[in-house]
Amino acid sequence: MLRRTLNLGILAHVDAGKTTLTERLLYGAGVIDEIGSVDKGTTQTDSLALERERGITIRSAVVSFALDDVAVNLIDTPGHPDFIAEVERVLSVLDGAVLVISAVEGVQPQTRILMRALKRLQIPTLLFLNKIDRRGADCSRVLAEIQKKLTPAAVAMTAAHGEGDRAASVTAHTETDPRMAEVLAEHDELLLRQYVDDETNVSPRRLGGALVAQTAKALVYPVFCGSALTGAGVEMLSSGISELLPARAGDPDGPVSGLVFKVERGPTGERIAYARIFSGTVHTREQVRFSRRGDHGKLTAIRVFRDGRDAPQRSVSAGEIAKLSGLADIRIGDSIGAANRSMAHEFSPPTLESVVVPLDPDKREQLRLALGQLAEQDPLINVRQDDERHEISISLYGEVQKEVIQATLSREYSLDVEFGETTTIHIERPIRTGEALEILHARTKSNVTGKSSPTSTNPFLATLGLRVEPSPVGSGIEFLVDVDVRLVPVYVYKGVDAFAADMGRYVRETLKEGLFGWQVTDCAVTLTDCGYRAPGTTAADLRKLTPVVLMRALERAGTVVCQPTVRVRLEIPPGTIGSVVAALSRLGAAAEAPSLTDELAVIETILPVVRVRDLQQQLSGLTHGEGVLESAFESYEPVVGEPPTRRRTTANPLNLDEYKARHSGRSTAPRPGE
Ligand SMILES: Nc1nc2c(ncn2[C@@H]2O[C@H](COP(=O)(O)OP(=O)(O)OP(=O)(O)O)[C@@H](O)[C@H]2O)c(=O)[nH]1
Ligand SMILES: [Mg+2]
Repeated sequence: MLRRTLNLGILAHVDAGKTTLTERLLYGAGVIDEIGSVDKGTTQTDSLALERERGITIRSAVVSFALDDVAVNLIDTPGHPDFIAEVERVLSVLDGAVLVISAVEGVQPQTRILMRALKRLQIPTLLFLNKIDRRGADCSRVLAEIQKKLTPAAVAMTAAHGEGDRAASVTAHTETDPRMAEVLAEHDELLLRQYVDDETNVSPRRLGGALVAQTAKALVYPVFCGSALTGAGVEMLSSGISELLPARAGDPDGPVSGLVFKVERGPTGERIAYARIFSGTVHTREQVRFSRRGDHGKLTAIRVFRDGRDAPQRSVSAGEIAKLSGLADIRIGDSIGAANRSMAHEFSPPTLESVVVPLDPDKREQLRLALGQLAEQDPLINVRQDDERHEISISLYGEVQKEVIQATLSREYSLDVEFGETTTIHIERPIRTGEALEILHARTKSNVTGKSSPTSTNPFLATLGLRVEPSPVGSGIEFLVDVDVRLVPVYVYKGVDAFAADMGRYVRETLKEGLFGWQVTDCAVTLTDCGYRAPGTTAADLRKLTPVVLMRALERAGTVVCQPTVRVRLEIPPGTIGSVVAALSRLGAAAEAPSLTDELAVIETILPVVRVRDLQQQLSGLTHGEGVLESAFESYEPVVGEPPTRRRTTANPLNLDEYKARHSGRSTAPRPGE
């Protein structure tokens, strides 16, 4: 009898062995009779043709199996930094995670980023040191590195023997590790007192209890080791998963609340949403509410994951993950039910952008539709259309993602495309607080001359005041309403909440192109004034006036253009340290002190994204082809000197004539929520 469901993510730097470990776990649970291989393209979770050909994971995939009395929904995620958005989307639905770290390579750039997110979200996590069968594996070294770079609260659960050989084996720590008691005592005062009184008097059971409790709170990180390839240590990891990771079951009779983390299209083109249900139960043929927009739809089918495949089921309850059909317009990040659950935003959005051109110029519209469909699965590609130049561009994390999109367009849509030059996406942050106000002029004619007031700058039938102010780095955009309810045209919107939601959308839409044409972020926008005249004022007046007022406020605030930087990790032969450090300093980067392992030096530094390609090109010559460069997003930093600009794709609201010309005619008023 399965007692509970555990939604478990497998996360790691690229190639650490997530998919291979997933196969091992499925095999151990008796779901598959034969272990598939990433290199032969025969695994369960790398099921896309492109994944099998390339031997890397591109999309997250769910498989399930039973461990003792726990039903595990395992989500195998991609490790390549170009697909980090896939990882981000699953973070919000996990009960626990296994972070895989190669016992040879140790902590890699993506490992740090993932661990940072797991810690911030307090997701209970086990660490698995993989590949102990490979030459150069050294679990003690890697554990020390983890304690230094990731968390001091990492405690070894198992020990490896005969590392570096296929026969490498794993045993449980027989004696109680003194570090274990020390780490656990930090968050357990009673334990600390017992330990200080008499170290030998703390029973293994007492420690075991504290370990379970603290793993659940993400205060301690149990570390296992083994080999996904040979299977060594995997059984102990499995026990750790079922015994140490808690499931957040939720109340099946409570109000319905869920979150969509993946969308795909079924055989007839219908959208299928993967959702985690946190509370309540939904049934087929039931009307369910989804999204912030308040959309409703009838569930036509529910499929849940069982023993390696998905199977139809009449209902799905709190704690489970299911595939939902019938909700036509459902999107990634939508909540199911009344509660507005939202997705964690832990990683940086794409830093590159490229124009996509169909080889056949007549297929531009087809390309736009195809990219629109790809954006359903991956909203961050953020399709931008420049109508004036007839160009379509998309945001990208890197070259591998670009190749994957190109291949997908060719195979699934018979569209052959080329990419233009890849450019770096910058952002803008407000410098200080700025405010602007536009008063409804009511088209009054002057009593004296009988002519319309020439000083009127407000062509729309509404009053709006907005304030924009800087907020902490990484906080995104916040929208607040600070006006009396009576000033809100509630007759246009169905209530104040709907008004605030729509205004928030207009604001976010406007901030996509700031003073220099880049996305504006890390700011709070407050609605300070509002006015209307019933029944003339429509939603269109507010929608069109928002950019005018907001951009003026932004102009007063001023913005600083920031460029993305990455943390670069270089593995080089020790003899080349001098020349590599010199090259780094020519690129304006200060290298941290190199760390030396056996035949290898590791240097880390932080570099603007635009400099990475230069470094990559020089590295080969400097290290006789032996240097390896890895990078991961670090932060956005102000550009020194002339800030780069990006061409706007929409009319500039600061140029009122141009803006009015584009938005002339108030008759095409859209309905609220548009
Ligand atoms: N020697 C050895 N090789 C392993 C082990 N685990 C995985 N590999 C190999 O490492 C490579 C990458 O393995 P994957 O399982 O695809 O790694 P991944 O983490 O899923 O990779 P991405 O999903 O692309 O990030 C493959 O060639 C595997 O055969 C292991 O325990 N020992
Ligand atoms: Mg994989």
